[in-house]
Amino acid sequence: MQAKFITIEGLEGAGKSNAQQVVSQVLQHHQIPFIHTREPGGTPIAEALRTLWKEGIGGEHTTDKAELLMLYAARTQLVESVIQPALESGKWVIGDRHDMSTLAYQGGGRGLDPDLIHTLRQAVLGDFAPDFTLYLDIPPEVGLARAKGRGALDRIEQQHIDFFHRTRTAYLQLVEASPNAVLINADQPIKQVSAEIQQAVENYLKFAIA
Ligand code: T5A
Repeated sequence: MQAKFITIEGLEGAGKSNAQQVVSQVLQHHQIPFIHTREPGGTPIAEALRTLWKEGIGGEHTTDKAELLMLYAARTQLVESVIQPALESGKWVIGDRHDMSTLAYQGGGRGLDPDLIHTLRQAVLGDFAPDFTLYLDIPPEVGLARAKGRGALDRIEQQHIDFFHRTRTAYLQLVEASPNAVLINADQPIKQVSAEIQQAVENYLKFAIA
């Protein structure tokens, strides 16, 4: 059986951490070896890029295009040095965010030129893509309130609410267009969300390991 790349996507506070645990439990139950990744980040260089992007230096922050380039630099580093080697060694990968985040946040939220994103993506990732994506859908107001409950919001989380509405709209369009993505209503009690994630992964496994 070929190892698979499963990704978890959604706005801040959607419950991606809980989803990671649920997916892990299902894979463990089926005795499937796996690793976790997060984006941006997941290798020392990619984590350094994440910090640089999130915090800036001396009050200087990345421009929108520089942000896009840094996200793809971090992603390429992670894919080439961690994700692909893991998949080749038979380990599945559970990714906390991947390329759909860039299409939603930088494409939808920031409104960057889709041709620029697609050209860059094709140049650095080629045909590499997740096998299965769980998109946790949540109204931005609900997700941000949850994120706020955890502590102060970071620079990205402090964007205007319209940014997150545009990002969510883009996510919904991407999921609608993707045969490999499943939408989970994350605006429900955590027990219900977990049960739906578990069912979605079990359904995927029936197909993937058949
Ligand atoms: N980004 C990332 C881009 O712009 N482009 C890209 O290409 C990529 C890869 C990442 C930031 O980078 C941006 C997107 C992000 O802004 P991050 O710090 O990794 O930054 O932020 P997030 O990935 O958004 O992580 P969060 O921790 O904010 O979101 P989660 O993981 O979805 O939230 P989680 O699971 O920690 O849950 C938040 C709180 O809600 C509770 C949890 O217990 C927790 O307290 N909760 C629930 N409460 C009630 N009901 C439920 N059903 C609940 N589910 C969870």
